[in-house]
Amino acid sequence: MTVLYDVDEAVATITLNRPDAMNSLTLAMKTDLLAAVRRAADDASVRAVLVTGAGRAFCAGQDLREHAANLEGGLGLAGTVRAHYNPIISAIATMGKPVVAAVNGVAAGAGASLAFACDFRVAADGARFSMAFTGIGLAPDSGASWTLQRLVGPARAREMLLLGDVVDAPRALELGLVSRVVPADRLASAARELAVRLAQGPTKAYAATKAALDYAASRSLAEALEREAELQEECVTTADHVAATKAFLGKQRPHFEGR
Ligand code: T3D
Repeated sequence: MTVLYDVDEAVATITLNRPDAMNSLTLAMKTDLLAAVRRAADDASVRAVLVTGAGRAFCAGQDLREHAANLEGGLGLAGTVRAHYNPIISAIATMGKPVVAAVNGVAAGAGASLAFACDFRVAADGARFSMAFTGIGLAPDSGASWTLQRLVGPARAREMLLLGDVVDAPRALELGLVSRVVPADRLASAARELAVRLAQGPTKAYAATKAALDYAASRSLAEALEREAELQEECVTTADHVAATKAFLGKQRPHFEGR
């Protein structure tokens, strides 16, 4: 299996599983990853998602051996950007539930883009990010031109994408590229702790928050205000909101059921 899928405590864990090839993405793996992401998005019992890599890498991006074979066979990109990368990134970014990347090692090219599309990145202290695209004469894909500048600002994103220099975990933390760096042996538990916390939260309010942020990113204040009003009208009707308001007034901790 090139991608493992497991659900526990309402957290779906998606593990990229080609450790011998640094979890670089073949056609089969991209197909499996897209299926796993869609499965997590569609399963109402899943309330948070964790994405990680098996072995020493998070993901080294496109498998360049397969890519070289495609070039030799005259296939070029073989349609993979539109057929695979774009839907994987869209499914993660628009999923109505939080997605945490546990970046266990190097994340390069589309592998870095994959981490950037998630809502949170928790990194091992040995993790690295490499915008490897220009290093092989390609431009960014898998949303990096959109996500990276929103994470680190346009000047830094430009520098990272044009130069392709490797950014280590401490620098990634300084840049705001990751929210936390932990010792490698603490990564799985730290990322899981965050995912479980999110899985116990107000899922519909999280979905509305993601929708509001995405909408506001490219709209005027007036448009963002109107969209917030619409989303708040949806949130106010949820059972979680009603129960949490009562819990607050009763000086109790809210218990969210995700509805
Ligand atoms: O169809 C399309 O191509 C369009 C889509 C493009 C999206 C993209 O993702 S483009 C970017 C593709 N990725 C890269 O260019 C990254 C290439 N890899 C690296 O720059 C480095 O390997 C890393 C920074 C990821 C890790 O460096 P390091 O020093 O820790 O490891 P290494 O020695 O370079 O690599 C270890 C092995 O993994 C090595 O194999 P070997 O010699 O032990 O048999 C290396 O060839 C292999 N490997 C690493 N990345 C890839 C890979 N094999 C295939 N594809 C890879 N992407």
